[in-house]
Amino acid sequence: MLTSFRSYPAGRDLALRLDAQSNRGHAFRHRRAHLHLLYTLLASSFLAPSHGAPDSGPLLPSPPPFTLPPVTQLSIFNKVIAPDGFARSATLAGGVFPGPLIKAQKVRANIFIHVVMFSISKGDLFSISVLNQLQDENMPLLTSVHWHGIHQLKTNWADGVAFITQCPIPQYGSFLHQFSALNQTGTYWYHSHLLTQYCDGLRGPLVIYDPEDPHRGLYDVDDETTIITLSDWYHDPSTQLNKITGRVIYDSTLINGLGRHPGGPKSPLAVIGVEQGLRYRFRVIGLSCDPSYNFTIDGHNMTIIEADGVETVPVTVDSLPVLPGQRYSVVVHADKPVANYWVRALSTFPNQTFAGGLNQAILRYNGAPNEDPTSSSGPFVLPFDEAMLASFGSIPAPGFPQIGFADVNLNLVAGSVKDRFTLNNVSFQNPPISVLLQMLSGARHPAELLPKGSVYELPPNKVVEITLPNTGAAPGGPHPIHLHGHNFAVVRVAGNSTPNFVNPIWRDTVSMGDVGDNVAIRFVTDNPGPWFLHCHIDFHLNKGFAVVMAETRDEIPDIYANIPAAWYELCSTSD
Ligand SMILES: [Cu+2]
Repeated sequence: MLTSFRSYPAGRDLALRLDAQSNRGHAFRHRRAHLHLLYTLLASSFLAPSHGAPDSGPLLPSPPPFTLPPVTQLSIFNKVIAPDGFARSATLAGGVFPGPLIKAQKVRANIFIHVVMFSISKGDLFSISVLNQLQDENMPLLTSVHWHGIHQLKTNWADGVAFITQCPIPQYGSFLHQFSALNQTGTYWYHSHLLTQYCDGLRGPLVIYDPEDPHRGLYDVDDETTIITLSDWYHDPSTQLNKITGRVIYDSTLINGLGRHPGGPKSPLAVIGVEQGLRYRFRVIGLSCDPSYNFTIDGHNMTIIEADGVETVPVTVDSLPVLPGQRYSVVVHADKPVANYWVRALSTFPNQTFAGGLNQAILRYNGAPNEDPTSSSGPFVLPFDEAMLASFGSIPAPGFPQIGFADVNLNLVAGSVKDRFTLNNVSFQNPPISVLLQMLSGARHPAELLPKGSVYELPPNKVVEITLPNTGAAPGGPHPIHLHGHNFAVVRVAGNSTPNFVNPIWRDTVSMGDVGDNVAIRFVTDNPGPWFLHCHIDFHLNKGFAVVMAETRDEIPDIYANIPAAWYELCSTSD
Protein backbone atom coordinates (compact mmCIF):
# COMPACT_ATOMS: atom_id res chain seq x y z
CA MET A 1 0.00 0.00 0.00
CA LEU A 2 2.80 2.37 0.84
CA THR A 3 4.81 1.58 -2.24
CA SER A 4 2.61 3.76 -4.38
CA PHE A 5 3.50 6.71 -2.21
CA ARG A 6 6.92 8.16 -2.91
CA SER A 7 7.01 11.85 -2.23
CA TYR A 8 4.13 14.13 -1.73
CA PRO A 9 3.39 17.33 -3.49
CA ALA A 10 2.67 20.28 -1.23
CA GLY A 11 -0.88 21.31 -1.71
CA ARG A 12 -4.48 20.79 -1.06
CA ASP A 13 -4.97 17.75 -3.25
CA LEU A 14 -3.42 15.81 -0.42
CA ALA A 15 -6.59 16.14 1.56
CA LEU A 16 -8.43 14.21 -1.07
CA ARG A 17 -6.04 11.30 -0.82
CA LEU A 18 -6.23 10.92 2.89
CA ASP A 19 -8.86 8.34 3.33
CA ALA A 20 -7.30 6.06 0.81
CA GLN A 21 -3.87 6.27 2.38
CA SER A 22 -4.65 6.46 6.04
CA ASN A 23 -4.49 3.70 8.60
CA ARG A 24 -4.62 0.29 7.09
CA GLY A 25 -8.05 -0.86 6.12
CA HIS A 26 -10.30 -2.27 8.76
CA ALA A 27 -13.52 -1.54 10.47
CA PHE A 28 -12.18 1.70 11.89
CA ARG A 29 -12.07 3.30 8.50
CA HIS A 30 -15.66 2.52 7.80
CA ARG A 31 -16.85 3.63 11.20
CA ARG A 32 -14.99 6.86 10.89
CA ALA A 33 -15.59 7.52 7.23
CA HIS A 34 -18.01 10.33 7.87
CA LEU A 35 -15.69 11.94 10.35
CA HIS A 36 -12.84 11.71 7.87
CA LEU A 37 -14.93 13.41 5.27
CA LEU A 38 -15.91 16.12 7.72
CA TYR A 39 -12.29 16.75 8.67
CA THR A 40 -11.29 16.83 5.05
CA LEU A 41 -14.00 19.21 3.96
CA LEU A 42 -13.62 21.53 6.92
CA ALA A 43 -9.88 21.71 6.77
CA SER A 44 -9.59 22.11 3.05
CA SER A 45 -12.30 24.71 2.83
CA PHE A 46 -10.56 27.28 4.98
CA LEU A 47 -7.01 26.66 3.91
CA ALA A 48 -5.14 29.75 3.00
CA PRO A 49 -3.69 29.17 -0.43
CA SER A 50 -0.22 27.82 0.20
CA HIS A 51 2.49 29.90 -1.35
CA GLY A 52 4.64 28.34 -3.96
CA ALA A 53 8.21 29.52 -4.20
CA PRO A 54 8.30 33.26 -3.59
CA ASP A 55 9.84 35.71 -6.00
CA SER A 56 13.19 34.09 -5.88
CA GLY A 57 15.43 37.02 -6.63
CA PRO A 58 19.00 37.06 -5.42
CA LEU A 59 17.95 38.77 -2.21
CA LEU A 60 16.12 35.72 -0.92
CA PRO A 61 18.44 32.77 -1.42
CA SER A 62 16.81 30.89 1.47
CA PRO A 63 13.57 29.41 0.24
CA PRO A 64 10.76 29.39 2.77
CA PRO A 65 9.78 26.01 4.13
CA PHE A 66 7.29 24.11 2.05
CA THR A 67 3.94 24.00 3.70
CA LEU A 68 1.38 21.33 4.44
CA PRO A 69 -2.24 21.81 5.42
CA PRO A 70 -3.54 20.36 8.69
CA VAL A 71 -5.12 17.52 6.76
CA THR A 72 -2.14 15.85 5.27
CA GLN A 73 0.37 13.05 5.20
CA LEU A 74 3.77 13.32 6.79
CA SER A 75 6.22 10.87 5.34
CA ILE A 76 9.22 9.96 7.48
CA PHE A 77 12.24 8.68 5.60
CA ASN A 78 16.03 8.70 5.56
CA LYS A 79 17.97 10.95 3.27
CA VAL A 80 21.54 12.23 3.08
CA ILE A 81 21.68 15.98 3.60
CA ALA A 82 24.47 18.45 4.30
CA PRO A 83 22.90 21.47 5.99
CA ASP A 84 26.30 22.63 7.29
CA GLY A 85 28.41 21.27 4.44
CA PHE A 86 28.89 17.86 6.04
CA ALA A 87 26.90 15.05 4.46
CA ARG A 88 25.14 12.54 6.70
CA SER A 89 22.12 10.32 6.57
CA ALA A 90 19.26 11.91 8.49
CA THR A 91 15.78 10.96 9.66
CA LEU A 92 13.49 13.52 8.12
CA ALA A 93 9.88 14.56 7.79
CA GLY A 94 9.17 15.13 4.13
CA GLY A 95 12.86 14.73 3.28
CA VAL A 96 13.78 18.23 4.43
CA PHE A 97 15.29 19.88 7.47
CA PRO A 98 13.54 21.40 9.25
CA GLY A 99 10.44 19.46 8.27
CA PRO A 100 7.67 21.11 6.27
CA LEU A 101 5.64 23.85 7.94
CA ILE A 102 2.26 22.52 8.99
CA LYS A 103 0.11 25.58 8.51
CA ALA A 104 -3.27 25.72 10.21
CA GLN A 105 -5.70 28.45 11.05
CA LYS A 106 -8.05 29.14 13.89
CA VAL A 107 -11.61 28.83 12.74
CA ARG A 108 -15.01 29.76 13.97
CA ALA A 109 -17.88 27.37 13.84
CA ASN A 110 -21.53 28.23 13.96
CA ILE A 111 -23.59 25.99 16.15
CA PHE A 112 -27.31 25.99 16.63
CA ILE A 113 -28.91 25.39 19.97
CA HIS A 114 -32.63 25.22 19.30
CA VAL A 115 -33.00 28.09 16.87
CA VAL A 116 -30.29 30.33 18.23
CA MET A 117 -26.99 30.45 16.39
CA PHE A 118 -23.80 30.76 18.37
CA SER A 119 -20.48 31.51 16.81
CA ILE A 120 -17.90 29.64 18.81
CA SER A 121 -14.19 29.80 18.53
CA LYS A 122 -12.71 26.55 17.42
CA GLY A 123 -9.24 25.36 16.81
CA ASP A 124 -8.28 23.87 13.54
CA LEU A 125 -8.99 20.24 12.85
CA PHE A 126 -5.90 18.18 12.24
CA SER A 127 -5.82 14.88 10.44
CA ILE A 128 -2.22 13.88 9.90
CA SER A 129 -1.19 10.49 8.69
CA VAL A 130 2.39 9.71 9.68
CA LEU A 131 4.03 7.22 7.32
CA ASN A 132 7.11 5.37 8.47
CA GLN A 133 9.37 4.73 5.48
CA LEU A 134 12.62 4.52 7.44
CA GLN A 135 15.32 2.20 6.12
CA ASP A 136 18.66 3.31 7.57
CA GLU A 137 19.54 0.69 10.15
CA ASN A 138 22.09 2.95 11.81
CA MET A 139 19.19 4.86 13.32
CA PRO A 140 15.86 3.81 14.83
CA LEU A 141 13.51 2.24 12.29
CA LEU A 142 10.45 2.82 14.46
CA THR A 143 8.98 6.28 14.83
CA SER A 144 6.39 8.33 16.69
CA VAL A 145 5.54 11.99 16.07
CA HIS A 146 4.42 14.41 18.77
CA TRP A 147 2.71 17.77 18.18
CA HIS A 148 4.47 19.91 20.72
CA GLY A 149 2.20 22.28 22.62
CA ILE A 150 -1.08 21.00 21.20
CA HIS A 151 -3.20 20.05 24.19
CA GLN A 152 -4.93 17.06 22.66
CA LEU A 153 -8.02 17.79 24.73
CA LYS A 154 -9.68 14.41 25.14
CA THR A 155 -7.46 12.88 22.45
CA ASN A 156 -4.53 11.74 24.57
CA TRP A 157 -4.15 8.78 22.21
CA ALA A 158 -3.07 11.20 19.41
CA ASP A 159 -0.25 12.84 21.39
CA GLY A 160 2.36 10.75 19.59
CA VAL A 161 4.59 9.80 22.51
CA ALA A 162 6.10 6.34 22.23
CA PHE A 163 5.62 4.23 25.37
CA ILE A 164 3.38 6.86 27.00
CA THR A 165 0.41 7.37 24.68
CA GLN A 166 1.02 4.84 21.93
CA CYS A 167 3.16 2.01 20.65
CA PRO A 168 5.72 3.15 18.04
CA ILE A 169 4.81 3.13 14.35
CA PRO A 170 6.52 0.11 12.79
CA GLN A 171 8.64 0.26 9.65
CA TYR A 172 6.38 0.71 6.60
CA GLY A 173 3.43 1.30 8.91
CA SER A 174 1.39 4.45 9.34
CA PHE A 175 -0.74 6.10 11.94
CA LEU A 176 -3.46 8.71 11.58
CA HIS A 177 -3.53 11.44 14.22
CA GLN A 178 -6.87 13.21 14.39
CA PHE A 179 -7.28 16.05 16.82
CA SER A 180 -8.65 19.53 17.25
CA ALA A 181 -6.51 22.36 18.57
CA LEU A 182 -9.45 23.79 20.42
CA ASN A 183 -8.89 27.46 21.30
CA GLN A 184 -5.21 27.22 20.49
CA THR A 185 -3.34 29.59 18.20
CA GLY A 186 0.28 30.52 17.76
CA THR A 187 3.61 28.83 17.26
CA TYR A 188 4.21 25.12 17.79
CA TRP A 189 6.35 22.36 16.36
CA TYR A 190 6.36 18.65 15.85
CA HIS A 191 9.10 16.16 16.46
CA SER A 192 9.84 12.51 16.97
CA HIS A 193 9.07 11.35 20.48
CA LEU A 194 10.93 8.07 20.27
CA LEU A 195 14.35 7.75 21.92
CA THR A 196 16.52 10.63 20.62
CA GLN A 197 15.27 10.34 17.05
CA TYR A 198 14.52 14.03 16.65
CA CYS A 199 18.25 14.77 17.02
CA ASP A 200 18.63 12.89 13.72
CA GLY A 201 16.39 15.48 12.04
CA LEU A 202 12.72 14.72 12.60
CA ARG A 203 11.57 18.17 13.70
CA GLY A 204 9.57 20.91 12.01
CA PRO A 205 7.35 23.95 12.64
CA LEU A 206 3.59 24.00 13.11
CA VAL A 207 1.72 27.30 13.22
CA ILE A 208 -1.94 28.02 13.90
CA TYR A 209 -2.59 31.45 12.45
CA ASP A 210 -5.20 33.59 14.15
CA PRO A 211 -7.37 35.83 11.96
CA GLU A 212 -8.47 37.56 15.15
CA ASP A 213 -5.01 38.01 16.64
CA PRO A 214 -5.28 40.77 19.26
CA HIS A 215 -1.75 41.86 18.31
CA ARG A 216 -2.48 42.03 14.59
CA GLY A 217 -1.96 45.80 14.57
CA LEU A 218 1.62 45.46 15.77
CA TYR A 219 3.09 43.84 12.65
CA ASP A 220 2.82 43.90 8.86
CA VAL A 221 4.30 40.57 7.79
CA ASP A 222 3.71 37.10 9.24
CA ASP A 223 4.21 34.23 6.81
CA GLU A 224 6.49 31.32 5.95
CA THR A 225 9.46 33.65 5.57
CA THR A 226 9.19 34.95 9.12
CA ILE A 227 9.56 31.60 10.84
CA ILE A 228 13.01 31.25 12.40
CA THR A 229 14.03 27.83 13.64
CA LEU A 230 17.06 27.41 15.91
CA SER A 231 18.59 23.97 16.12
CA ASP A 232 21.67 22.03 16.90
CA TRP A 233 23.04 19.55 14.38
CA TYR A 234 25.18 16.46 14.73
CA HIS A 235 27.44 14.63 12.32
CA ASP A 236 26.89 11.29 14.02
CA PRO A 237 23.61 9.42 14.39
CA SER A 238 22.02 9.80 17.80
CA THR A 239 22.48 6.08 18.40
CA GLN A 240 26.22 6.84 18.58
CA LEU A 241 25.76 10.03 20.57
CA ASN A 242 23.83 8.14 23.22
CA LYS A 243 26.93 6.08 23.99
CA ILE A 244 28.78 9.19 25.08
CA THR A 245 29.14 9.57 28.82
CA GLY A 246 28.57 13.14 29.94
CA ARG A 247 27.63 16.02 27.71
CA VAL A 248 27.19 15.53 23.99
CA ILE A 249 28.68 18.41 21.99
CA TYR A 250 26.81 19.44 18.85
CA ASP A 251 28.68 20.01 15.61
CA SER A 252 26.82 23.05 14.35
CA THR A 253 23.98 25.46 14.91
CA LEU A 254 21.43 25.66 12.12
CA ILE A 255 19.19 28.68 11.69
CA ASN A 256 16.35 27.82 9.33
CA GLY A 257 18.20 24.63 8.54
CA LEU A 258 21.49 26.19 7.45
CA GLY A 259 24.77 26.76 9.22
CA ARG A 260 28.48 26.01 9.42
CA HIS A 261 30.63 23.82 11.61
CA PRO A 262 34.07 24.68 13.02
CA GLY A 263 36.71 23.92 10.43
CA GLY A 264 34.07 23.29 7.79
CA PRO A 265 33.32 24.88 4.43
CA LYS A 266 31.67 28.25 4.01
CA SER A 267 28.33 26.68 3.32
CA PRO A 268 25.38 29.01 2.73
CA LEU A 269 23.73 30.72 5.67
CA ALA A 270 20.04 31.43 5.99
CA VAL A 271 18.97 34.83 4.70
CA ILE A 272 15.88 36.49 6.10
CA GLY A 273 14.71 39.18 3.74
CA VAL A 274 12.95 42.33 4.98
CA GLU A 275 11.62 45.52 3.44
CA GLN A 276 12.66 48.73 5.12
CA GLY A 277 9.82 50.29 7.06
CA LEU A 278 7.81 47.13 7.64
CA ARG A 279 7.27 45.32 10.93
CA TYR A 280 7.84 41.57 10.98
CA ARG A 281 6.42 38.93 13.27
CA PHE A 282 9.30 36.53 13.63
CA ARG A 283 8.23 33.19 15.06
CA VAL A 284 11.36 31.92 16.79
CA ILE A 285 11.25 28.21 17.53
CA GLY A 286 13.67 26.30 19.75
CA LEU A 287 14.03 23.05 17.80
CA SER A 288 17.12 22.10 19.71
CA CYS A 289 18.02 18.70 21.13
CA ASP A 290 20.31 20.18 23.74
CA PRO A 291 21.72 23.71 23.60
CA SER A 292 19.74 26.72 24.72
CA TYR A 293 20.29 29.72 22.49
CA ASN A 294 20.63 33.42 23.12
CA PHE A 295 18.93 34.92 20.08
CA THR A 296 19.81 38.43 18.91
CA ILE A 297 19.61 40.54 15.76
CA ASP A 298 22.31 43.18 15.37
CA GLY A 299 20.91 46.69 15.66
CA HIS A 300 17.33 45.59 16.25
CA ASN A 301 15.17 45.22 19.33
CA MET A 302 12.48 42.57 19.56
CA THR A 303 9.03 42.96 21.06
CA ILE A 304 7.74 39.69 22.48
CA ILE A 305 4.03 39.14 21.75
CA GLU A 306 3.73 35.37 22.17
CA ALA A 307 5.33 32.66 24.28
CA ASP A 308 4.57 28.99 23.51
CA GLY A 309 1.29 29.75 21.75
CA VAL A 310 0.12 32.19 24.44
CA GLU A 311 -0.25 35.88 23.57
CA THR A 312 1.73 38.05 25.94
CA VAL A 313 1.61 41.65 27.03
CA PRO A 314 4.14 43.14 24.60
CA VAL A 315 7.58 43.55 26.12
CA THR A 316 10.69 44.72 24.29
CA VAL A 317 14.09 43.05 24.68
CA ASP A 318 17.37 43.06 22.79
CA SER A 319 18.25 39.44 23.54
CA LEU A 320 16.07 36.39 23.92
CA PRO A 321 16.91 33.05 25.53
CA VAL A 322 15.27 30.22 23.61
CA LEU A 323 15.41 26.85 25.32
CA PRO A 324 14.71 23.54 23.55
CA GLY A 325 10.97 23.33 22.99
CA GLN A 326 10.23 27.01 23.62
CA ARG A 327 8.73 29.39 21.08
CA TYR A 328 8.41 33.16 20.91
CA SER A 329 6.87 35.56 18.48
CA VAL A 330 8.76 38.82 18.37
CA VAL A 331 7.96 41.93 16.36
CA VAL A 332 11.02 43.40 14.68
CA HIS A 333 10.73 46.78 12.99
CA ALA A 334 12.93 47.03 9.92
CA ASP A 335 13.61 50.69 10.60
CA LYS A 336 17.39 50.73 10.23
CA PRO A 337 19.50 51.71 7.21
CA VAL A 338 19.31 49.34 4.24
CA ALA A 339 22.11 46.86 4.90
CA ASN A 340 22.88 43.33 6.08
CA TYR A 341 22.72 42.49 9.80
CA TRP A 342 23.83 39.37 11.63
CA VAL A 343 21.17 37.22 13.22
CA ARG A 344 22.86 35.34 16.05
CA ALA A 345 22.08 32.25 18.08
CA LEU A 346 24.81 31.65 20.63
CA SER A 347 24.39 28.66 22.86
CA THR A 348 25.19 28.50 26.53
CA PHE A 349 27.84 25.85 25.85
CA PRO A 350 31.43 26.93 26.61
CA ASN A 351 33.79 28.33 23.96
CA GLN A 352 31.16 29.34 21.40
CA THR A 353 32.05 31.99 18.83
CA PHE A 354 30.77 33.67 15.69
CA ALA A 355 34.07 33.15 13.85
CA GLY A 356 33.62 32.43 10.16
CA GLY A 357 29.85 32.72 10.30
CA LEU A 358 29.26 30.07 12.99
CA ASN A 359 25.93 30.32 14.84
CA GLN A 360 24.64 33.01 12.49
CA ALA A 361 22.16 33.90 9.78
CA ILE A 362 21.67 37.12 7.83
CA LEU A 363 18.93 39.74 8.04
CA ARG A 364 19.00 41.37 4.62
CA TYR A 365 17.10 44.53 3.79
CA ASN A 366 15.72 44.70 0.29
CA GLY A 367 18.29 46.68 -1.69
CA ALA A 368 21.28 45.60 0.37
CA PRO A 369 24.16 43.89 -1.43
CA ASN A 370 24.33 40.12 -1.54
CA GLU A 371 27.20 39.85 0.92
CA ASP A 372 27.97 39.10 4.53
CA PRO A 373 27.05 41.69 7.17
CA THR A 374 29.68 43.77 8.87
CA SER A 375 27.43 44.63 11.79
CA SER A 376 28.39 44.13 15.41
CA SER A 377 26.24 43.04 18.30
CA GLY A 378 25.08 45.03 21.28
CA PRO A 379 25.07 47.08 23.33
CA PHE A 380 22.59 45.04 25.31
CA VAL A 381 20.45 47.16 27.57
CA LEU A 382 17.05 45.44 27.44
CA PRO A 383 17.65 41.98 28.90
CA PHE A 384 15.01 39.28 28.97
CA ASP A 385 13.49 38.52 32.35
CA GLU A 386 10.79 35.84 32.48
CA ALA A 387 9.19 37.73 35.38
CA MET A 388 8.36 40.51 32.89
CA LEU A 389 6.25 38.16 30.82
CA ALA A 390 2.52 38.22 31.40
CA SER A 391 -0.20 36.53 29.43
CA PHE A 392 -2.25 38.99 27.40
CA GLY A 393 -5.48 39.73 29.23
CA SER A 394 -4.05 38.78 32.63
CA ILE A 395 -4.96 35.16 33.23
CA PRO A 396 -4.52 34.50 36.97
CA ALA A 397 -3.13 31.25 38.30
CA PRO A 398 -5.76 28.74 39.46
CA GLY A 399 -6.15 27.84 43.12
CA PHE A 400 -5.33 29.53 46.40
CA PRO A 401 -2.62 32.12 45.76
CA GLN A 402 0.13 30.76 47.94
CA ILE A 403 2.93 28.34 47.12
CA GLY A 404 2.12 24.89 48.47
CA PHE A 405 -1.63 25.53 48.72
CA ALA A 406 -2.93 23.99 45.52
CA ASP A 407 -5.19 20.91 45.69
CA VAL A 408 -2.27 18.68 44.82
CA ASN A 409 1.27 19.83 45.57
CA LEU A 410 4.19 17.94 44.08
CA ASN A 411 7.82 18.72 44.70
CA LEU A 412 10.01 17.17 42.00
CA VAL A 413 13.70 17.20 42.79
CA ALA A 414 15.98 16.63 39.82
CA GLY A 415 19.15 14.70 40.43
CA SER A 416 21.51 12.27 38.79
CA VAL A 417 22.94 8.87 39.49
CA LYS A 418 25.95 7.77 37.48
CA ASP A 419 25.12 8.83 33.91
CA ARG A 420 21.36 8.96 34.38
CA PHE A 421 18.97 11.65 35.55
CA THR A 422 16.39 11.21 38.29
CA LEU A 423 13.27 12.93 39.56
CA ASN A 424 12.65 12.22 43.24
CA ASN A 425 15.37 9.59 43.02
CA VAL A 426 13.72 7.62 40.21
CA SER A 427 15.18 7.48 36.71
CA PHE A 428 12.47 7.08 34.07
CA GLN A 429 12.61 3.90 31.98
CA ASN A 430 10.27 3.21 29.08
CA PRO A 431 7.54 0.82 30.26
CA PRO A 432 6.89 -2.41 28.35
CA ILE A 433 3.32 -1.30 27.66
CA SER A 434 2.31 2.31 26.99
CA VAL A 435 0.95 4.08 30.05
CA LEU A 436 -2.32 4.83 28.26
CA LEU A 437 -2.86 1.18 27.48
CA GLN A 438 -2.14 0.34 31.09
CA MET A 439 -4.73 2.87 32.24
CA LEU A 440 -7.26 1.51 29.75
CA SER A 441 -6.66 -1.99 30.93
CA GLY A 442 -7.77 -1.03 34.40
CA ALA A 443 -4.60 -0.42 36.37
CA ARG A 444 -5.94 2.06 38.85
CA HIS A 445 -3.28 2.97 41.33
CA PRO A 446 0.09 4.63 40.92
CA ALA A 447 1.74 1.57 42.39
CA GLU A 448 0.28 -0.50 39.58
CA LEU A 449 1.30 1.80 36.75
CA LEU A 450 4.70 1.30 35.14
CA PRO A 451 7.37 2.49 35.14
CA LYS A 452 7.38 2.11 38.88
CA GLY A 453 7.86 5.33 40.80
CA SER A 454 7.58 7.56 37.72
CA VAL A 455 3.79 7.80 37.34
CA TYR A 456 1.90 10.34 39.43
CA GLU A 457 -1.82 9.74 39.46
CA LEU A 458 -3.83 12.96 39.54
CA PRO A 459 -7.54 13.27 40.36
CA PRO A 460 -9.76 15.12 37.88
CA ASN A 461 -10.65 18.81 38.14
CA LYS A 462 -8.03 19.74 40.69
CA VAL A 463 -5.37 22.43 40.79
CA VAL A 464 -1.93 20.87 40.66
CA GLU A 465 1.22 22.71 41.68
CA ILE A 466 4.65 21.37 40.81
CA THR A 467 7.76 22.87 42.32
CA LEU A 468 11.11 22.17 40.66
CA PRO A 469 13.89 23.12 43.05
CA ASN A 470 17.25 23.39 41.31
CA THR A 471 19.73 21.93 43.78
CA GLY A 472 22.50 21.63 41.23
CA ALA A 473 22.32 17.84 41.37
CA ALA A 474 21.22 17.55 37.73
CA PRO A 475 24.05 18.82 35.49
CA GLY A 476 23.78 20.20 31.97
CA GLY A 477 21.16 22.92 32.48
CA PRO A 478 19.32 25.13 32.06
CA HIS A 479 16.76 22.35 31.88
CA PRO A 480 13.60 23.20 29.90
CA ILE A 481 10.71 21.45 31.61
CA HIS A 482 7.84 20.58 29.26
CA LEU A 483 4.39 19.30 30.16
CA HIS A 484 2.18 17.61 27.59
CA GLY A 485 -1.58 18.14 27.49
CA HIS A 486 -1.61 21.56 29.14
CA ASN A 487 -0.39 25.07 29.40
CA PHE A 488 0.64 25.90 32.93
CA ALA A 489 0.90 29.14 34.85
CA VAL A 490 4.48 29.80 35.86
CA VAL A 491 3.74 31.15 39.33
CA ARG A 492 7.43 31.38 40.23
CA VAL A 493 9.92 31.91 37.43
CA ALA A 494 13.63 31.21 37.30
CA GLY A 495 15.66 34.03 38.72
CA ASN A 496 12.90 35.35 40.96
CA SER A 497 11.78 34.12 44.37
CA THR A 498 8.56 36.15 44.47
CA PRO A 499 5.52 34.24 43.23
CA ASN A 500 3.04 35.80 40.84
CA PHE A 501 -0.49 34.43 40.98
CA VAL A 502 -2.14 37.53 39.50
CA ASN A 503 -0.85 37.75 35.94
CA PRO A 504 1.71 34.99 35.40
CA ILE A 505 2.93 33.82 32.03
CA TRP A 506 1.20 30.67 30.81
CA ARG A 507 3.24 28.39 28.62
CA ASP A 508 4.22 24.75 28.06
CA THR A 509 8.02 24.74 28.40
CA VAL A 510 9.79 26.56 31.21
CA SER A 511 13.38 26.99 32.30
CA MET A 512 14.30 25.37 35.60
CA GLY A 513 16.90 28.12 35.96
CA ASP A 514 20.12 28.03 37.91
CA VAL A 515 21.12 26.52 41.22
CA GLY A 516 18.96 28.04 43.94
CA ASP A 517 15.97 28.67 41.70
CA ASN A 518 12.70 26.93 42.56
CA VAL A 519 10.34 27.26 39.62
CA ALA A 520 6.67 26.57 40.40
CA ILE A 521 3.93 25.82 37.89
CA ARG A 522 0.19 25.27 38.18
CA PHE A 523 -2.40 23.65 35.96
CA VAL A 524 -5.87 22.15 36.25
CA THR A 525 -6.50 18.45 35.64
CA ASP A 526 -9.14 18.92 32.95
CA ASN A 527 -7.67 16.59 30.34
CA PRO A 528 -7.71 12.89 31.20
CA GLY A 529 -4.85 10.63 30.22
CA PRO A 530 -1.14 10.16 30.82
CA TRP A 531 0.86 13.30 30.07
CA PHE A 532 4.61 13.31 29.91
CA LEU A 533 6.48 15.88 32.03
CA HIS A 534 10.14 15.94 31.10
CA CYS A 535 13.29 17.83 30.40
CA HIS A 536 13.25 18.82 26.74
CA ILE A 537 16.97 18.26 26.34
CA ASP A 538 16.48 15.07 24.40
CA PHE A 539 19.62 13.42 25.76
CA HIS A 540 18.42 14.09 29.30
CA LEU A 541 14.99 12.68 28.58
CA ASN A 542 16.65 9.60 27.13
CA LYS A 543 18.61 9.26 30.36
CA GLY A 544 15.52 9.30 32.55
CA PHE A 545 14.68 12.98 33.21
CA ALA A 546 10.91 12.43 33.06
CA VAL A 547 7.74 11.51 34.93
CA VAL A 548 4.15 10.91 33.85
CA MET A 549 1.18 12.89 35.10
CA ALA A 550 -1.64 10.34 34.87
CA GLU A 551 -4.90 12.27 34.98
CA THR A 552 -7.62 9.85 35.92
CA ARG A 553 -10.90 9.45 34.16
CA ASP A 554 -13.25 8.86 37.05
CA GLU A 555 -15.68 11.60 36.14
CA ILE A 556 -15.38 11.40 32.37
CA PRO A 557 -15.37 7.69 31.60
CA ASP A 558 -16.31 8.00 27.95
CA ILE A 559 -13.37 9.99 26.67
CA TYR A 560 -11.46 6.88 25.72
CA ALA A 561 -14.36 5.57 23.72
CA ASN A 562 -13.22 7.03 20.41
CA ILE A 563 -9.72 5.63 20.32
CA PRO A 564 -9.38 4.18 16.81
CA ALA A 565 -8.78 0.50 16.24
CA ALA A 566 -5.53 1.43 14.46
CA TRP A 567 -4.18 2.67 17.77
CA TYR A 568 -4.52 -0.80 19.25
CA GLU A 569 -3.08 -2.35 16.10
CA LEU A 570 0.17 -0.45 16.54
CA CYS A 571 0.85 -2.51 19.61
CA SER A 572 0.44 -5.79 17.82
CA THR A 573 2.77 -4.85 14.97
CA SER A 574 5.63 -2.95 16.57
CA ASP A 575 7.14 -5.39 19.00
CU1 LIG B 1 17.72 18.54 31.10
